[in-house]
Amino acid sequence: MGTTLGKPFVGLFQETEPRIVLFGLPGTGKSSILHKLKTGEVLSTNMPTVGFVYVVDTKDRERMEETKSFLHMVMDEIQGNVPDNVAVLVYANKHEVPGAMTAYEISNELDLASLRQKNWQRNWHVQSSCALSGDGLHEGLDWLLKNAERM
Ligand SMILES: Nc1nc2c(ncn2[C@@H]2O[C@H](COP(=O)(O)OP(=O)(O)O)[C@@H](O)[C@H]2O)c(=O)[nH]1
Ligand SMILES: [Mg+2]
Repeated sequence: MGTTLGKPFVGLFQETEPRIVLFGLPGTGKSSILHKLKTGEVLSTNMPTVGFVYVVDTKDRERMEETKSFLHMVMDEIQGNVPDNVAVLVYANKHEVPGAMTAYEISNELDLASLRQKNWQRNWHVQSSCALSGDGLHEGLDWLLKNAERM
């Protein structure tokens, strides 16, 4: 993982095709989410906008600090390069695992409050999800797309 993510991330926003950027630490469930959503019509919409989807493993308490740092680093890199009204959805994934952290705990652990303070115009939402059953995946994307409609 490099220290400068600006270029690749900024490049994503110079594309004319709309897209949603899914990111997160290894093993958080990104591939599983994409696999589960593969037939989803939401991903093929031609809505002319983008959103971010950050995937967090809610059972992995040991990597909470790392996942927070990674998120804040990416958000710092995109600030000023990505329109402020492009929203960020956080999937609090693996929520069905006993002892997993709640969406509320995840927003505290990620320190979303300070991200909101730094960029009060950017919308945030934490959605509990299970990529295996698909629980919460569409609710999360619905929120992201509703936000996009208002842009
Ligand atoms: N219990 C549980 N396991 C999951 C969930 N999502 C992904 N996994 C598992 O977590 C591991 C990593 O998932 P993967 O999609 O490969 O993560 P990626 O590295 O972010 O793409 C795999 O063993 C998945 O089966 C979930 O919601 N609940
Ligand atoms: Mg993967």
